[in-house]
Amino acid sequence: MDRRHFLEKSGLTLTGLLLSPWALYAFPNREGEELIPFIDEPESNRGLDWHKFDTFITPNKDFFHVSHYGVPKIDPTELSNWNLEISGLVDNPITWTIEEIKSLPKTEVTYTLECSGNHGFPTFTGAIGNAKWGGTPLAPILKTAGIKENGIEVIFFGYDSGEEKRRDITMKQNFARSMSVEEALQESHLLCYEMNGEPLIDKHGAPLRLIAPGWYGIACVKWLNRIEIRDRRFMGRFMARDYVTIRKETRPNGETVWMETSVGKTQLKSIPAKVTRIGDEYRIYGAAWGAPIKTVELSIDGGPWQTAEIDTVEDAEYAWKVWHYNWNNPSPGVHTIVSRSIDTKGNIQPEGDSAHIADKETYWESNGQITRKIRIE
Ligand SMILES: Nc1nc2c(c(=O)[nH]1)N[C@H]1C(S)=C(S)[C@@H](COP(=O)(O)O)O[C@H]1N2
Ligand SMILES: [Mo]
Repeated sequence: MDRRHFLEKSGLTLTGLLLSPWALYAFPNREGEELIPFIDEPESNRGLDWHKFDTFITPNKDFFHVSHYGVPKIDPTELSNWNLEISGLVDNPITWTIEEIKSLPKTEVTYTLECSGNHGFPTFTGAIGNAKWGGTPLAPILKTAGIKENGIEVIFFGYDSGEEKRRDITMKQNFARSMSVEEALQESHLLCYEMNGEPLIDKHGAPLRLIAPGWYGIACVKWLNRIEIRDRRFMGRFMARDYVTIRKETRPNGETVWMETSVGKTQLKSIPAKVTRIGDEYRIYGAAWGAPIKTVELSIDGGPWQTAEIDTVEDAEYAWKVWHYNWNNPSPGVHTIVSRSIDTKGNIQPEGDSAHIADKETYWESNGQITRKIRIE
């Protein structure tokens, strides 16, 4: 079959191939390779299916979503009259309309958004995706508002709300997360209204959300309609109760203490995503993210660490790296494959059964090494 016939048969036209962003962002798959599924693969209950991992950018239709109070029903008039209020300890409290925000300079950031609960449960494995997020930078907007000297905390509120109980108090609360002023001024933060070149859709926070590159998904407040600057630390549910990691730690003097910390920036992580073969030439594909990645290594059947090849599709600071490793002539039988990423500072992704992971009593920030099992016939 010549190329033109192949394209026609596969339903792709040449222009379609050239223009399709997914084709552009496909990483070096080998033509005609066959997938050999992992035998311990947990059912990914939603979002990314690692066995189908073959593009650097996650198509919008495969992107997971998490909404703690459900996806809010926002009526069309409210949507088209969307406002973002910036208030509290600022010199110029301002309300921006969505049109005004869209008329500001637009930038895009490629950022891998991972829910901090991803891999915290055996079946919760697809809560991650990589997208090009489009919007306007947050920092100039905060600077225009002028944060007063006594302002220390920037709180991002969503439109969605639910009932919360503390002690004997029952109250309605909107979803909210906060950052320090310095953290909120991070230059890559976006007020985002586009995802992979398409308008943001409801479940991902339309019409406006925060995109906080380098942070876990929880920081990316959806249906964003209010930013408030205060002189106290914010202690809402998603800062101080849920999304709090509880871990037993050993101090230098040998004493054991319990530590409670709020989930914030991402942690170094990697995964062997899938194995394919052409004849006896097997290949392991995977991803690494959470910190600037220097190398990815893998160990087969507990053997020495081997260096994987990183396939740079786009050198984006906040995006995952895709990698592969050629595994030639593996012997028949069951094998284990584990990967670990190493960041540019030399930090190594923790072992799955290391104290750092094993002494963590909550499921957030589960960034331990992931072992996969496979049977070679
Ligand atoms: N308003 C609001 N924003 C939210 C949430 C939410 O429940 N409400 N969930 C957060 C969590 S826990 C994650 S992991 C990400 C998921 O983003 P996505 O649904 O677009 O994938 O959104 C975050 N932003
Ligand atoms: Mo999350």
